[in-house]
Amino acid sequence: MAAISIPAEPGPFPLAPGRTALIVIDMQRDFLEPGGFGEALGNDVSTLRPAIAPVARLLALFRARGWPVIHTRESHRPDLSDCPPAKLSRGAPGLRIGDQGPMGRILVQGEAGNAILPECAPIPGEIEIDKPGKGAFHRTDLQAMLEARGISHLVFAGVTTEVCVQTSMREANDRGHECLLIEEATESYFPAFKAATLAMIRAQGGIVGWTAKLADFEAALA
Ligand code: C5J
Repeated sequence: MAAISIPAEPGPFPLAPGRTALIVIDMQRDFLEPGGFGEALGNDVSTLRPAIAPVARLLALFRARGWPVIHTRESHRPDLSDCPPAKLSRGAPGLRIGDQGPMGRILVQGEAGNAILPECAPIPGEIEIDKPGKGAFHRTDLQAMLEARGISHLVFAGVTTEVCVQTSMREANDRGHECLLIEEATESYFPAFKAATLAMIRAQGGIVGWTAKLADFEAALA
């Protein structure tokens, strides 16, 4: 099928139907709701909530076309054997990874707080990746899953823009994938960091990839 030209920066993004997946990064209660990891680090978690509706719109678009969807969760095994000491001890959070919080143990697989928000939750048939790092490729099967499905183009959404979204996008870019980040479908606890991340992704001719407005993406697919 012919590529679809998506208005984007620094230039049109050539979306390849049949070879494109949506990847939604870490839309978890641990980052978006009070009592989770994000709040334990001192952040105002309400700053991430504007991304919820745009992510839901992207999910609806991909599902309507039967295009692949991937969800990630930042999470650790209950024994924390996949959490390096450098990550566990970093900073001075109110609650550390593995501690008991109001939504269960912080950033631990299977706990209520580790779940993806209901508005963005995976449906049967969609790929779910539990990742112990900030990047979606670090110690996961993601690259093998993409290769098995012939996916070369990734549309990114999720939180937080400058941490797990940008890290995953850089990892994908280095692996040869064409990457597009939808601006309204990502948020940061720090608006200036979101703006800087969007700018650095599309700088230098798209050194990490492309960015596009959700309305432009939807119109191009209509
Ligand atoms: C962070 C993430 N910010 N999902 N994780 O620690 O961006």
